[in-house]
Amino acid sequence: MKLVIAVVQDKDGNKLRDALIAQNFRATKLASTGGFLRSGNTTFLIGVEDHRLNQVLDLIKINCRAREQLMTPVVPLDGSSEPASAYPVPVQVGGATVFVVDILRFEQY
Ligand code: 2BA
Repeated sequence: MKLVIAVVQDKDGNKLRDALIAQNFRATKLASTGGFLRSGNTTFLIGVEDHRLNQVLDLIKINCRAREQLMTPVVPLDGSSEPASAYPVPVQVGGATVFVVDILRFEQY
């Protein structure tokens, strides 16, 4: 059994949740915050049997897409120390950041 930890954009969260439920996967959806952009994103915990792992990864790929987000750097990226020269820069986010972890033991009480 594997644990899939998938960080996705909030905009894709409900679509992915619905797709997982429709294919009878069990998942927990957590509200999370990206360390870099410091804005909200969504983290899924999905426990899955090994033989269904690729199916979950396909659902994540299909339902989560990359987007550009603007961020204003705290420190200007051009190396100057002038705060006035800090301007918004586009950052590509997603589709999804996915970790697949072996589960040593799974219990439900
Ligand atoms: P954030 O940390 O808010 O990062 C948002 C996007 O900013 C990233 O998109 C990436 O394009 C850019 N970025 C992040 N750190 C950067 C840096 N040091 N320099 C330049 N650009 C940087 P994604 O890579 O698609 O990541 C989306 C979200 O997935 C991240 O939000 C974070 O919440 C999570 N994530 C990504 N990699 C992770 C990792 N290795 N461990 C844990 N969470 C991760």
